[in-house]
Amino acid sequence: MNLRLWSLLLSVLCVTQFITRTTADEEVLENAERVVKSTNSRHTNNWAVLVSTSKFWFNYRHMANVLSLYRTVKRLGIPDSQIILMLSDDIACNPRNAFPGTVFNNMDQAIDLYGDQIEVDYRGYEVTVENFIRLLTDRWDENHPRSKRLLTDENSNIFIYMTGHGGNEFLKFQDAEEIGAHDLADAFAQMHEKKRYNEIFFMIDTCQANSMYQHFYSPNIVAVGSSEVDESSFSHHSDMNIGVAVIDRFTYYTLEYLEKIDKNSNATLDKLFAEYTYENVHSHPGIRTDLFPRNVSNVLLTDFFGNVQNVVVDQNNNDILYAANHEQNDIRNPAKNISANQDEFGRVVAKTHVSYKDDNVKTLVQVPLSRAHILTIITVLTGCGLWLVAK
Ligand SMILES: *[C@@H]1O[C@H](CO)[C@@H](O)[C@H](O)[C@H]1NC(C)=O
Ligand SMILES: *[C@@H]1O[C@H](CO)[C@@H](O)[C@H](O)[C@H]1NC(C)=O
Ligand SMILES: CC(=O)N[C@H]1CO[C@H](CO)[C@@H](O)[C@@H]1O
Repeated sequence: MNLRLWSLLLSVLCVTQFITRTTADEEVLENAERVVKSTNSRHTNNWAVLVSTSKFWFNYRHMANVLSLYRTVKRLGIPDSQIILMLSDDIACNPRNAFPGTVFNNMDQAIDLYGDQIEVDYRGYEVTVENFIRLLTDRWDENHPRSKRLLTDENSNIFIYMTGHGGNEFLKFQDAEEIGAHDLADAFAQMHEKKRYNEIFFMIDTCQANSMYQHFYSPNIVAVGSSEVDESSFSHHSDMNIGVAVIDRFTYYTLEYLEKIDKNSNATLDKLFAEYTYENVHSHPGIRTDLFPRNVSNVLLTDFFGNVQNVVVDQNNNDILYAANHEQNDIRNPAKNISANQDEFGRVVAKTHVSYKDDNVKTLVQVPLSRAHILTIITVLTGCGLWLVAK
């Protein structure tokens, strides 16, 4: 009888302890989430969609624009598996190319942008409005290869870059068709509905580029364009040997700035935007931030151009708890220190809450929880055993 009472007591005690523990863990996480939300991006992965839409040799610079950005996002850490590259023409193999198999963006021809290390996902006639919209909204039939899909989720930050020939509220694809500003806005709305992104950084270099983002209505999008309505976008310089313009001004100054940063940079979006002066670009670049809740002065460029590294939580527990307990960190002074902690933290929190499918990553809550589960089961079994023995 006595033994029976003891076993019952033991089980109750254990279950209570399990419940308290879970609540405590949740409290820490909630706290953490608040910190992260108020300052840093919650994203856990980065993607880039880079699109050149024009054809023909004299549009060499559009290909060079997009290949330059391809090189940059790779350098800053986005893997090829998370870059969708759409190249509307193959200028590297154009018979008029005096340097077959190469693409340069600079007249000193220092860097061959084409090289061996390039993975084109859509080329030539595959670069269509339909494919681009399908890519964004992920509407494919089941046979479509995974490598050609934008496999993003609600924790993805996406950098989308487009270049080609455009006009007021349209961008031409292949000289054959065009995508309208409303089509693009609706595609982003579908993406938001389907939880396909956390934040989008949209950049477009074309004539009258700013008209392309003016109809966006979905949240968490920051957009920049190279020129206003009724304004052309200008090329930067030509290469006498190649015989055509090799890069556009807007993209040139974007790259010039991005070349200065590395994976650990603390540079923010507003610093890049400061390069977009009339003196540099010779047109009026536009910046749209009203859909974007974070202040661009606090948004790291690496939130879009870098890549979140996988986090092994066990080693970072101290930092994580530090961030959770110091909510009023000064966000205007995002010394690597604090912002790094919170960044790390954001990933952990997001992973804990969302990406249970990612089994390789230990999460803050999984470890203690599973331990608690095992403990509970063992104790209950012991209790039952004792009960039976007592009987
Ligand atoms: C964004 O942050 C900067 C620097 O902290 C500040 O000067 C600016 O007023 C802020 N802008 C808005 C809209 O809050
Ligand atoms: C890191 O943050 C702590 C707490 O705010 C501060 O005392 C320390 O000086 C910081 N270290 C650096 C290198 O900024
Ligand atoms: C605010 C801040 O920490 N700024 C630093 C960003 O990085 C540069 C160079 O890496 C430093 O010089 C700044 O002090």
